[in-house]
Amino acid sequence: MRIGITCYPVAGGSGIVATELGQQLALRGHEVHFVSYSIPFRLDQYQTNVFYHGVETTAYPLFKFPPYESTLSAKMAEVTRSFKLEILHVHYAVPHATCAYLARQMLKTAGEPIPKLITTLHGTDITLVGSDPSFFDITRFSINASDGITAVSAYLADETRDVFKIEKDIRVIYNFFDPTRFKPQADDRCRRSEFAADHEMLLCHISNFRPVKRTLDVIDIFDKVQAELPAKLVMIGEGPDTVLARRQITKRGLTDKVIFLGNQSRVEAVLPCADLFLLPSEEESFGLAALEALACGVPVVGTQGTGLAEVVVDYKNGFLLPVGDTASMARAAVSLLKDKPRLVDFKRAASELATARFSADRVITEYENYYEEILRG
Ligand code: GMT
Repeated sequence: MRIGITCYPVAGGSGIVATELGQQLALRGHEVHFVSYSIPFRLDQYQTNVFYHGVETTAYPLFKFPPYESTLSAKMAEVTRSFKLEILHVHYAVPHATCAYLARQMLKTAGEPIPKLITTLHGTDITLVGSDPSFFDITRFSINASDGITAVSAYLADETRDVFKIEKDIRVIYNFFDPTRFKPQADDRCRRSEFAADHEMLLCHISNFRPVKRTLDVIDIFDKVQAELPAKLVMIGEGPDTVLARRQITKRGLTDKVIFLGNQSRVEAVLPCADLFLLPSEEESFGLAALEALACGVPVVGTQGTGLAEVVVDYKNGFLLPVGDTASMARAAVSLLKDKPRLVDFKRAASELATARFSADRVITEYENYYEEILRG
């Protein structure tokens, strides 16, 4: 198949899923064309069957906001025409589904073949951005204008139906990980000793440090844990709350115990070193970072009532607790970290359950089958 993929190219779950989906499809012999404003974050090396088409925006005194939507739509139409794309698969509804709709209208008006449009919903496009009144109508319209709609969890599919009153089928296709990259490591290849001494537990958090991730809760949980046992915390990613997080760490006298790595494109080099992953988000449609941690054999402490419940199996490979209840999260973490045999069981269950449900081999086949179903109409 010849597939166009549009996503946000910056560090963030939807861009990562879109990129790795494209790479996996290319490995299976499909031709994949990324259309975006810069090379996606994890598209960091040449791969057969993978192409990138940059979208330019033009600065002009009249434009307070350069019209990215217009140039993206035109580029989608141009790439579709030049490479005879059969599918435009957009990740994140706003504005990608709208732009793909426009691209198709341009091709239709010119009497040219029209690709199928598939929109994958990732979370904040529905739960935060989509429910902002100014985005509501256009998001609903664009979702409804898609030939196929997928959501990364049943939780998100339900939210979408509820919020947008969508009657079309929304197919749940879970996020995935590449088991050749994300796996536990028996030896010290992840260089654990760079982060923690042998007697210290290593906790980890990865996010874009947006308020929805509750990064300050991560620090509060870690503070409580390190008061009970020797521990270090490694934080990966950056965003609006990075400064707040750093301030909080200094204020609590934790500077020597917290390592900030900033954005990293190869988190699998660090994750297997960790003993526990913290993701106390307010909202999480899936929690790709948690899945990548589990795949590396790292149990997760996170929040209940979100899509994370479809990824973490409570009391088997992690604990899910109410949003903001950092005391319970810290208690759960300490009791697990202090109980070595149980920790070993949780670590084993983490990678086993992740592999059974979310391995790329399985999920990519679901996408291929879905593409074929949509192409058949
Ligand atoms: O908020 C983020 O973490 C970024 C956002 C994105 O679209 O890049 O992540 C969402 O999509 C990810 C990939 O499907 C999911 O794993 C995250 O759970 C989801 N984030 C939220 O729902 C907050």
